[in-house]
Amino acid sequence: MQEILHAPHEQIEQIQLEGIKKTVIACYENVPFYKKSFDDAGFDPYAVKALDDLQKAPFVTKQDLRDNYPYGMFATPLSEVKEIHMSSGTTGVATVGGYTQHDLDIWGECFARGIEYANGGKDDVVHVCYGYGLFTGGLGAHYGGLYSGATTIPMSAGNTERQIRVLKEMGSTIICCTPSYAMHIADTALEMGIDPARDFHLRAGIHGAEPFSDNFRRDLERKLNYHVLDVYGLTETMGPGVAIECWEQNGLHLAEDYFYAEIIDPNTGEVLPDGEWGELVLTTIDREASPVVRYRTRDITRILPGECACGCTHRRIDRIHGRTDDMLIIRGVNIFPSQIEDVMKTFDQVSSWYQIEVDTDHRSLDMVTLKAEVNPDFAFDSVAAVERLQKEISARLKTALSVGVKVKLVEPKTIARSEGKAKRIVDLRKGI
Ligand code: ADP
Ligand code: K
Ligand code: ZN
Repeated sequence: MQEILHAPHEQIEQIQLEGIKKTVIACYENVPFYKKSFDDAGFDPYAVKALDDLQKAPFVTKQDLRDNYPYGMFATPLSEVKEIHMSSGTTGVATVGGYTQHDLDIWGECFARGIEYANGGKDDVVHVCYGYGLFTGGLGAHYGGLYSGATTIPMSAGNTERQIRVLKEMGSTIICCTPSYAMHIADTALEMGIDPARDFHLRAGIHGAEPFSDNFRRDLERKLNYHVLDVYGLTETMGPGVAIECWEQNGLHLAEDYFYAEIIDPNTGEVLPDGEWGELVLTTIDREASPVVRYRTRDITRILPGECACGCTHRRIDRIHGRTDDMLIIRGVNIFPSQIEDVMKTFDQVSSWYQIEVDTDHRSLDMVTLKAEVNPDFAFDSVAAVERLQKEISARLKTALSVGVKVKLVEPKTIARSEGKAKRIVDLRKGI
């Protein structure tokens, strides 16, 4: 694994070019959707000679995948398919991914890179508490654990007290779950009189499937006394492991020998240069059952220019800024939850648990309420102090977002915890 992670970038580009050629032809010849969309766009899959030629291919969207539910996008016969996953449907109808044995092997290898970045291997105990099932989190991390030779514990999500006992007693060294579930585990342990910083043996957490702020990460690292590595992925291209942070925590290394990444302007579709923020577009270059060519992820990030201090040559994406479909349009202004988080983290008195509620007032105007939990040491009994703080946060949000946000501070542990992805936005507006 070290060899491919440190290969000269020209060598990786050669792998990418060969992989793209193979993939566009396989899609054209085996998937009627691609045959039609390539023909309509005048894209000749047999004429790809350089990486840039891929820019002539049309995009594929989540809607296209939905329209071809369940098996329409498969490029291999079902007899070759070993496993199926579906997206959790956070934003609508599920999409399906199929995996041949080869696809499953690659998945394990990609996730195992996270374990490698944590300097892990066969001596580690990998505790997987992403949900097992159609969601890609559980089995993706599981295959990563197996690939790396680690002792893998298939906990799945839920039964938090049991998770805590196992973490403590089995001496797990690496934990894989959503960041919000990791926080829930840490807080529950503290309530049970167990100090996870001392009583657990964790060295690293491989956390992803949802965005989390730097502040949230620092909180986790303090409570669990370990190093948090961000893992990115999506069902439509594989699952977790498309890109993973190394120990430097300075961007997520793409698995560039399996995925070709572009950043586009989401409005014009134009490919943007490295360093510029835009929508991530992915092409699988060694996927058999469910290849995608220029899949629009709707996730906002950028390619980080320059090399990483860790020596891995695979390019890095920045941490996901949000997804285009999480973007709230409030009275015509575009807002990402991460912008609200940026403001919240400047206040020591509030924790990183929050929920954004959007509704309409009696004049049908959008109204945003930010519900945020105060930290346990904040004296919640002084009404005047609570009101003062609410006003202060609200004023700061107004400056940062140009939109009025009503702030409602609530007591610790009053916002529902999740075992999977946290629900940050509650949109009560009619027709949305
Ligand atoms: P769904 O789209 O139904 O949530 P998935 O489980 O496939 O289905 O989720 C993939 C999405 O989760 C990504 O497109 C991205 O928006 C989000 N995601 C995954 N990993 C991360 C991460 N590390 N940081 C931020 N968002 C992430
Ligand atoms: K089969
Ligand atoms: Zn690195």
